[in-house]
Amino acid sequence: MLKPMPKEYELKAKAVAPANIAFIKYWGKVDEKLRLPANSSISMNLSNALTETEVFFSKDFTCDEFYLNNEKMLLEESERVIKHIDLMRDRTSYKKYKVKVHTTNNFPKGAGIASSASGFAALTLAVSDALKMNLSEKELSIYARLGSGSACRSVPDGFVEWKKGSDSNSSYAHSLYDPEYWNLRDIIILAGEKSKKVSSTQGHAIAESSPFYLKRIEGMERKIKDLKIAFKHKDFNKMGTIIENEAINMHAVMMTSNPALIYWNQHTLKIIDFIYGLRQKGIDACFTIDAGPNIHLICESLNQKKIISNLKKELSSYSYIVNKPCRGAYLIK
Ligand code: 2P0
Repeated sequence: MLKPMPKEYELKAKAVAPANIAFIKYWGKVDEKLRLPANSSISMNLSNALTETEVFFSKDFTCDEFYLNNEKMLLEESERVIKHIDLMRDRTSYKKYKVKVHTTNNFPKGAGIASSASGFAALTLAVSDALKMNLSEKELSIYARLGSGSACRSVPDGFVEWKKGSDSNSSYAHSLYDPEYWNLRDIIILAGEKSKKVSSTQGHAIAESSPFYLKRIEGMERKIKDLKIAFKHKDFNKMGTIIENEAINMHAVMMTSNPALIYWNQHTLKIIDFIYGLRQKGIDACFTIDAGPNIHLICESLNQKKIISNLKKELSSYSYIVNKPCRGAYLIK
């Protein structure tokens, strides 16, 4: 006869979610607590930047515990994760159940890939499934947003739009296109990031202090419309012009905030120069930049080989990670 399952494993679930790279960025909030963004944003899920999270709930556990890459996190390091679980757990009949969370990232810490998007998307899905919350994709995206804004874009598949909305219930992400729609690649060229000195959450909070912030927000709807047209026609050069301009625009706001937030380092411009060089050789490539110094080189799959061969010749000391568009958060049964 089969043994009954140990009590502590009665409520468990495992989920995977990708990080995402924003083509139109989220920088600045209208509501810090609810993480309501000042503008809508558009992103692509990254196939090679994944977080896997398993949660176990039990009445018999005496405290909540969070393990990251098999290492037990201290109370203060777990706070944001546990707070997020509380938000969900409090809305179920399992309020008294404590949790053990095990999270692993398939990308190294310090690779400059933000883990909060993939992390909070995977956590939200795992918790909702373990606690039998039966949430729709929209509700999952809203909960993920409350954990970390960009995480709401890691819930739907492929190419994703986060509509800023006007309140918590209307601010969530949806899929614009499946991952197969456009064979784009994001080659992340690592500019040697260590841990970030200023977190994105702190950065958002000072965005408004830049004299260019309002001007940036004013132009957003137009930029989003234009990017959607470029996507509709798979017009790579138009897309590239828009997303490069957008990344530089966001970093201009960061650099002119008070205090100034300079995420670039001496490698960032060198890698941009490499991409300009590719274009001079007739190879289509463009870039975007996250809240860090790394360059995300965007190209179509047909140019990937040529670009990597140039990269190995001209920037041989830099590591890189190749990503395809991929599905959003999913459960592993
Ligand atoms: C983005 N970033 O759209 C932009 C571009 C970084 C630069 O969203 O405070 O970690 O957790 O809501 O989501 C990073 O900000 O900030 C981010 P919180 P989050 O991807």
